Amino acid sequence: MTLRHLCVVLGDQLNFEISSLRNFDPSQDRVMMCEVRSEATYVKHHKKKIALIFSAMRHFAQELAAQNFPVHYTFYDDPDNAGSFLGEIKRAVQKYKPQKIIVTFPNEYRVAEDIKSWESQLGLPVEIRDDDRYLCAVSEFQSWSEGRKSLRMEFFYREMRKKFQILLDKKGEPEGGQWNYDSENRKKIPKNLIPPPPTQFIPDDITNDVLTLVEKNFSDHFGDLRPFHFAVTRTQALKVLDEFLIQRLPLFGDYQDAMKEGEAWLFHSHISFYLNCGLLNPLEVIRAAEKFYYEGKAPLNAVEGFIRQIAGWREYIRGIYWLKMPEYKDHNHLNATRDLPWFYWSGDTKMNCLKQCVIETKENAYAHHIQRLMVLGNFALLAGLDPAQVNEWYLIVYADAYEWVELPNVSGMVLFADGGYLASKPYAASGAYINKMSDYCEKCHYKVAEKNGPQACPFNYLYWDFLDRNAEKLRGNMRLAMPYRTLEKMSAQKVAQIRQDSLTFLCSDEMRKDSQ
Ligand code: FAD
Ligand code: DLZ
Ligand code: SF4
Repeated sequence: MTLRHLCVVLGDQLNFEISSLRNFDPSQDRVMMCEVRSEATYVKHHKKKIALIFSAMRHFAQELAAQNFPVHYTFYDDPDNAGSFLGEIKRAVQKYKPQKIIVTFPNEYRVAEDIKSWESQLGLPVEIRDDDRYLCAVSEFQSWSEGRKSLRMEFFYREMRKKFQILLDKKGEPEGGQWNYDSENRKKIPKNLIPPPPTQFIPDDITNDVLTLVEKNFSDHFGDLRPFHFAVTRTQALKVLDEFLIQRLPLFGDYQDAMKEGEAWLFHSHISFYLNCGLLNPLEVIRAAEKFYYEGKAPLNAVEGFIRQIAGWREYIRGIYWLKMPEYKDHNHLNATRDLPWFYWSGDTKMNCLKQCVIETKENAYAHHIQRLMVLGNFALLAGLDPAQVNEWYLIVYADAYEWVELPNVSGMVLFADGGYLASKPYAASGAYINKMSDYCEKCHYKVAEKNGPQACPFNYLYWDFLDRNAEKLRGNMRLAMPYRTLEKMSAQKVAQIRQDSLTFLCSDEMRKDSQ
């Protein structure tokens, strides 16, 4: 059997509009998809993430076949499964003898390097097409960044707004006169406000088969597999988006930074899983939210805040990843070397904020942005945890985690490991911030109002210890001038107490590296 093109579709390219499927001719071409061990185990992904990807892949393959796209699909437990992309393509090449392989540029450096070797390994032409699902091409971001010493998301975001005419008035000015309404988006959740439940789906036969497979093959991976309620098709993902727009978008802005015990989903959209694996396209999401503003169904602070996350942060993060890889992975500007404590896996800590965020992460393979940044990330920054271990943790635990989006968020935004290329200052904060934005402190063993001593909130002394420890590298940062002035005014005795409390805590049982 001889084919014209073998069109490879990866597990995060699940969309009919993906470039590898353009000009597809069912009479001469074939789609190829494979569930492979190398992708499922390059880190020990959360069980829910593997289930999501495999089930979404199987559903997409079924939809392709129904639309007259013949598909060669390898199931994980196929006895002949070679276990890697290249191994599976070799098998397919032997079977179909295609004239050419076509693939869309992958989202991870690791896979891009692999794909670049296919041509020589297979002895066949391999056409790597651009991934044009994004608002900003990799080359366009590179041109934008040229000549700039440090990059700032806000300026990039304005470029994207102008390029796609997003939330602009007839004169090309930002709606409402401002580009950014972040200052209005910092409210705590009132006690009597109950967030709507997340959109959930009952697993069908395909998903149930995948759940059984994940249970059997990945029982030693982190996280709870069941209950499993993610969307696994584009139709379902569109339903998640629709319900977000109606039920949560109007309050998204107000409570974007808020956290509440027992409420994992709040007013966020929960679409990162689907954007990242291809079931949703960023521009369609942006246009849908924009329409809600123009129809008077959601206020500007909410719609602008939401759109900024996608047209701004998401694209900016991707641009930095491709601009700075592979060196970006090795950055450790603050020379942080402490091991990741065991409680990041178990939730076994007396710090209630961390406990709640880890437990929700384990249950849902999800935590919202402020939990990732200002609780889990803030602690990693203050305690000086090793960037390689922290990055691996974030890549494992979230169902939306892919290196292109995880790494710059962790090394750049959270750990300041890139020395300030992505963010202008470290997002370091004491317990007061967590107390302001959540109700976690109410049930905590530690006292957020106490600054030192065994009952004091560890974030309080660790915050000053972090600034003290890293003074040589951070003292000159204009945005940290105020806290450094405060630190310098502290008495020698107070500083000694901060150092001692930090040392005691960092050497305590809470910080142990393993489960014993
Ligand atoms: P919403 O709050 O509803 O936001 C809407 C969308 O905006 C998200 O779906 C996402 O696509 C995008 N977005 C928002 N913030 C960011 C951001 N900082 N970077 C990129 N996109 C953003 N997001 C991932 O998709 N994968 C990751 O692996 C990931 N790791 C993160 C690690 C850390 C330490 C931090 C601080 C953030 C990380 N984020 C990651 C960004 C963000 O936390 C998630 O995108 C968001 O929580 C997903 O939930 P949501 O869909 O409900 O988002
Ligand atoms: C995340 C993931 C997993 C768990 N498994 C597969 C798989 O078996 N087959 C596949 O094609 N893709 C998988 N993926 C997504 C890939 O890791 C992703 O496509 C690459 O990292 C490129 O971004
Ligand atoms: Fe977290 Fe400190 Fe509040 Fe406890 S007191 S929940 S450790 S911020």
